[in-house]
Amino acid sequence: MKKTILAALMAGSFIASAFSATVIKLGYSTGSSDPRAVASKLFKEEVEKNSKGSITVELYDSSRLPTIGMKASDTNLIESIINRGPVDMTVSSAGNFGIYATNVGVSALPFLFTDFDKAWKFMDSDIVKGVNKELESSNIVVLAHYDNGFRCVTTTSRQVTKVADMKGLKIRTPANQIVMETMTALGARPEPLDFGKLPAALKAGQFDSQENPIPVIYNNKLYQVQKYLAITNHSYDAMPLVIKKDVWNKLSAAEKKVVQDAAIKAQNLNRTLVKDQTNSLVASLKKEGMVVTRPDLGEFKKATQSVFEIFSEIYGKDLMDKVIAFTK
Ligand code: EAX
Repeated sequence: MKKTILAALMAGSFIASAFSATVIKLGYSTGSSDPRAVASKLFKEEVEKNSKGSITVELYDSSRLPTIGMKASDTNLIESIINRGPVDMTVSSAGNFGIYATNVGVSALPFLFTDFDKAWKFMDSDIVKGVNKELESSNIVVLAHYDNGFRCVTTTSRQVTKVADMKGLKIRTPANQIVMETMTALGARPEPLDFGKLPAALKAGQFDSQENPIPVIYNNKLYQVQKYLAITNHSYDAMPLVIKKDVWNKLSAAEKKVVQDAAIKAQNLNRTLVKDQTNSLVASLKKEGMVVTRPDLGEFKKATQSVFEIFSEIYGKDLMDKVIAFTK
């Protein structure tokens, strides 16, 4: 009899713990084939396997976000973390966090980085760890840094081969101050719009242009609404993978280790995918009908030097000296 009661109690506690499992909702503004979505699937698998079911991760790409009252908007996603909204984790461009903690946008300075390996070394450095601490007052804990790639310009009907071709271009950007200032310095007219609304806006002619890394252009089928691609690489687009601080603090030490290890594993997969796709997908975009140009980046860098200088003033000499050391 005693054994039966004990077995029932054990079973009960297991069922109770299973029902009291922590559910973490991870949302992002792109479709399910984007490298951030593929990496987040690995994150989910790793967390659920290694937490032995005490944590469940639910993934919300652009098509699923509306089911929890969210838009495919990086601003909306980041605000959900800050204001304890429906998603508990998100991944978004570092520059999008700049309005909550100024220095977090430093990696997005125009033409700061020219290759992935130096950029990753910087993003994994104690300097970035220190800068990211500034986000904690906004309920944001950074677990890792996915990669979006190097941002390039696409247009509907104008070939961009030199800075003069950017003049007057009505270009959609994320709500990212550095990217917007960079486009203005190049002579374009930037306007922010949620990423989820971008394809329809381009199709309707609301914009002449947009700018995003090559993997985003391909995986979200922007080649269907953009004819020209100019490989400007004007901004390196690191993407902090973040979690609500109050959710993070509720995890046990063992759960924190599982989540942190899974975040790094997912980050490394994401980086490999983005680096490989940046090299391989130009040919695929040409196959889809895009006309690709490679402008003289020296001219573009010179035209955006003022942006680099204005933000360097804001970040301060100490931080900028440390950052520049990573670009050598
Ligand atoms: O990658 O809104 C944007 O352009 C961002 O790059 C978005 O996360 C898609």
